[in-house]
Amino acid sequence: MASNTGETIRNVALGGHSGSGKTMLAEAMLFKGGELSRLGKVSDGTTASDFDLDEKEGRKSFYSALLHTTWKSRDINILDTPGSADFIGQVYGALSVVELALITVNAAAGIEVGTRKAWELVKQQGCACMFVITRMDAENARFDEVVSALQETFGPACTPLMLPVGSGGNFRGVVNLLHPGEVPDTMQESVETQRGVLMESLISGDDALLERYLEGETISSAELERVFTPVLVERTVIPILCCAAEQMDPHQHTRESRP
Ligand SMILES: Nc1nc2c(ncn2[C@@H]2O[C@H](COP(=O)(O)OP(=O)(O)OP(=O)(O)O)[C@@H](O)[C@H]2O)c(=O)[nH]1
Ligand SMILES: [Mg+2]
Repeated sequence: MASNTGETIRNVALGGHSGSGKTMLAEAMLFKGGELSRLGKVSDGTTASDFDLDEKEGRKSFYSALLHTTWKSRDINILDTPGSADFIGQVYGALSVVELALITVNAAAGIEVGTRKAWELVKQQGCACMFVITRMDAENARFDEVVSALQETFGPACTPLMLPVGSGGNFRGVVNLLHPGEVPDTMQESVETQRGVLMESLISGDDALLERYLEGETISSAELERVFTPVLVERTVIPILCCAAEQMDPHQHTRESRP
């Protein structure tokens, strides 16, 4: 662990419908953080989170698992909760001790009963929230439709923070709208539009920044990051992320390469 002072600790719970990819996402986070040298799979019973024999055999989580990784000098505690309604008590427990909930939504199935339940509990417990659209590599993944459904169901505060590059068998990764980096030619326009939407949502509560933005001034990524945490805590912006945790690049882990 990099440090044990409270300031560096971030507590995150994964919630959402059973089978929406929480455990696999947790596995990818541990792998990316350098805690694991190899990416396990739920279907093989080899993930760090589903360590109980019943979970390995059942190919699903029965208990909340507490996991840990480090990222950019932060100690990240991850609580991977079970999605089955039978174990809902464990989700209550997890959400009552974290600052942030990541609600996973299957890119092919969209919003399910467990998605709504997780959202209700997030509101009850008052923690910050992000949606993660998972399984973007599945043939019938439909990012845009799921984003629209999230906005219709949970409100316009739901805003993409990432856009997928490709989908299904052509999924190649994501563009982070806060730090777009290299953008494929075919996505220049959509990235620009969605970055504008995200910026307006982020700065709408900061009059000075909003005024500068509307006057055409460039708002730096550092300034956007400064307003990111407060809007997240107030849930005036609910960022939408996406991933294909099973398709993690095996060369992307290692502690040495971590910032
Ligand atoms: N194609 C694909 N399949 C995935 C991905 N992530 C998870 N899956 C599959 O989806 C199934 C469910 O994944 P889990 O991570 O166990 O889902 P969960 O949300 O933890 O499910 P519960 O523990 O029952 O709540 C498994 O068979 C995974 O292999 C992904 O990125 N791509
Ligand atoms: Mg699980």
